[in-house]
Amino acid sequence: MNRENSQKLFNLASAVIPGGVNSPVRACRSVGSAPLFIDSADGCMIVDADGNRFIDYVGSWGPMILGHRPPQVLRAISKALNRGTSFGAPTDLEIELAQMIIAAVPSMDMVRMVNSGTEATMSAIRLARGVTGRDRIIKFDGCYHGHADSLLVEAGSGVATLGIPGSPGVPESLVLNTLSLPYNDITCVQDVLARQGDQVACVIVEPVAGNMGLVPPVKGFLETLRSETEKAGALLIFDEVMTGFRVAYGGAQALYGIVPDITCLGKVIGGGLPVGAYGGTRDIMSHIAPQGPVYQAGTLSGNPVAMAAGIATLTQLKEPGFYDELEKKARRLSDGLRRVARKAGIQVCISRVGSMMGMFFTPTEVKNFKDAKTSDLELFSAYYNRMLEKGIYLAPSQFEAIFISSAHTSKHIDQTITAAEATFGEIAAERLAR
Ligand code: HOZ
Repeated sequence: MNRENSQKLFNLASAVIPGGVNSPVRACRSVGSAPLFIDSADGCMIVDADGNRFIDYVGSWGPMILGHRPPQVLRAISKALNRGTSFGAPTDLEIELAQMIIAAVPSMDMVRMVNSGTEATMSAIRLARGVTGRDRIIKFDGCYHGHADSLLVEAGSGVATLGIPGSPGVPESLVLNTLSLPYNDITCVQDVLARQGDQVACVIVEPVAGNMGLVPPVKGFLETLRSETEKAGALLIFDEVMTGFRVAYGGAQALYGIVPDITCLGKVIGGGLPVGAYGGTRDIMSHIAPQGPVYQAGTLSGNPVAMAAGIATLTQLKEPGFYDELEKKARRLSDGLRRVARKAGIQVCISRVGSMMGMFFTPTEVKNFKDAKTSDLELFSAYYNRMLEKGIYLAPSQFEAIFISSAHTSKHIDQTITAAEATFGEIAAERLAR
């Protein structure tokens, strides 16, 4: 595969952008290659700077649930552009998207728009601390809630991919108030909240973990978080930046029937433009400035173009049968991959919730970050690179999720399974030859 133009662009980028990328997860370091520079994308296909075409399972790390360039979203963006790109003043579009979100997520009476998932979680933590008057927060190993200081502890996503335990530049004094516990460990969280619950402002969790690969919650985990935080007077924050409007229209909280105090959103609600949001009950949200004293602000927050893209996207997702169709496609992919891996004798643990999927190269059932780290990373890297050669674009890390969009057809999925079958076959043959 010719990657000359990508390589040239990467060299140029590396001179002016740290590591040549504007977010570390894009760097492809853990799979031993250089990133592909993207020229364009359409539907579920993405095209690099050398004209190579791939079936895309990154979907911009989650937002592109409708695939790339859905006509309805493009039209809405274009209409908004014609009114102006940013005013730093409220518009009708912010109300419309807020109303749509609130209608879909009943735990939210009010919502504040921000510009990214990181901003949403960072602001939600501040809000929880402001509301409770407590400092301590609990998160879970391998969950990633963006790159705010107090959340970069035992984090997933790029932090896990690059093997960074924390980050220099984050004051020790700040993370002293962050406790990271094993995901899905019900007893542990019960113990900790029983002992220190009165000091805890909030528990923040990805209700379906998507930043250490894909790890669904075990039965009782989310229920325990809900009941124990309530007992302790701490707030429960669902980071649904990935899962919101993705695993169901109402997010993971609708799927599992749990009502958090605060919800963080991003990705899908921006339809591919930079958006985040956080919200909760009227009572909790009334602590946010200017209604209350907890300060949070943003020049581009509620940006009209982004709002328009979000409204158009959610409108499509509301179509009857949308999630059932997506579920069918995703199931076809997970079943197919399981089948061809088994056939080749490659041990994988495949997990899936709706259109989010993970495939770990380990025989272990993956329930937490420790299990996820039993994956054979060399094998993942071989799989990633060979799939890329066959025209399948996956996230370049074992610790990221696979996203399926409504633009993927059965044909694309079957093509992917065929590519995986060939790849597993090659890997198995090489193992035998060793
Ligand atoms: N939250 C994204 C997936 N783990 C990563 C986006 C990024 O860090 O660039």
